[in-house]
Amino acid sequence: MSALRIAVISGDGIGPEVTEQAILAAEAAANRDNAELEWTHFPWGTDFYFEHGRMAPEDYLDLLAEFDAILLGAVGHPDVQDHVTLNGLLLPIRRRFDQYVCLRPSYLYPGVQSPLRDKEPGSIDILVFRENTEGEYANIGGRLYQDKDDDVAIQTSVFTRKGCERIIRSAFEKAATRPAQKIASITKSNAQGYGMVLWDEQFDKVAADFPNIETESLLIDRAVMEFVRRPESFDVVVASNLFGDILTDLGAIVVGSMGLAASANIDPTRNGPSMFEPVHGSAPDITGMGLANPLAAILSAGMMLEHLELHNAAASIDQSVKQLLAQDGPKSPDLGGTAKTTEVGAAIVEIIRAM
Ligand code: GGG
Repeated sequence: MSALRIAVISGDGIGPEVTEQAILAAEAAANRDNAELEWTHFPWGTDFYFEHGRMAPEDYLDLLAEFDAILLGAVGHPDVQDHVTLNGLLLPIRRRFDQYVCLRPSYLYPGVQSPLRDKEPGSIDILVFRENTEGEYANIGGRLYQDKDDDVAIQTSVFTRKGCERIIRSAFEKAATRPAQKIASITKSNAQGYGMVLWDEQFDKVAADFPNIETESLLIDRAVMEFVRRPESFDVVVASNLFGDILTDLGAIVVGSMGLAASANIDPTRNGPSMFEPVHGSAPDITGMGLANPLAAILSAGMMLEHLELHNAAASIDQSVKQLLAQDGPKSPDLGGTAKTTEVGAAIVEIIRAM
């Protein structure tokens, strides 16, 4: 088998620290499928921005097109507005490669304490399908009379029939493979009478093709309450770009830490590379201190291996994280431990090698 080519954008802040551990874990895991991974590092992010006035070179999307997958760390810097870092690097990748499915699991691992009372390990197992190429992230709008008293900003959401239908259908297809056979749609069609009504219509239309799947539709304001009140009752959840982003931060905290929240930006057609990244950002407050939890990045690398059809490798990452957390292995401070980023990463590699 020829080497699988991975583009690495470790990015800003804690991005390089956690990505380094994710690569070590993925290397150890790939041995289980006798696969070779070839890593190409791109120094893009805010350092590049300070030097060149942009987050990445003009042809960066063309450069990425050649790869089998993209592994991303984090983007963001306190001295650069966040819309510059996101729109200058991350969001164009999702759109150019039509990574319209953003998969974000929230699972309560054995050995991890939920901030919610009396939650059993495994009792919370939510898989959010976040629409990833349009919606509230479409970045269409403009400013008029900027910095004057009459300053006006217009920001438009884009909901297309095709965009809603395909993310909702992907979520239903996944729900049909899971034991719970349940799906929840997140909406706000009471206040947003165009885009979100189209979303609801597509949800009902796709639901008719899956008569055995139990459905519910919740307004986002109700969904945030229910994620806290009854997180166990959710299985697959499908949401728009913004609602999916917000809800998965809540999901991450409900299952113990942002440091465990992995994600995959997937083009199911496989026409271009998909991208894998921890949900967390660059965390400038702890950058360089060795305090970052690398498990979200490691689990994201596991999702990448699964997408690359290295099933044994992916399973070994998943299993190693479960084992480390359950057996009181080294834990980073966000999980109540004192272990450094590198110690957690090394423990994962050791578990994988011992399998
Ligand atoms: N781990 C990638 C990262 O830095 N994400 C920061 C972020 O704010 N992402 C927004 C989004 O995923 O919509």
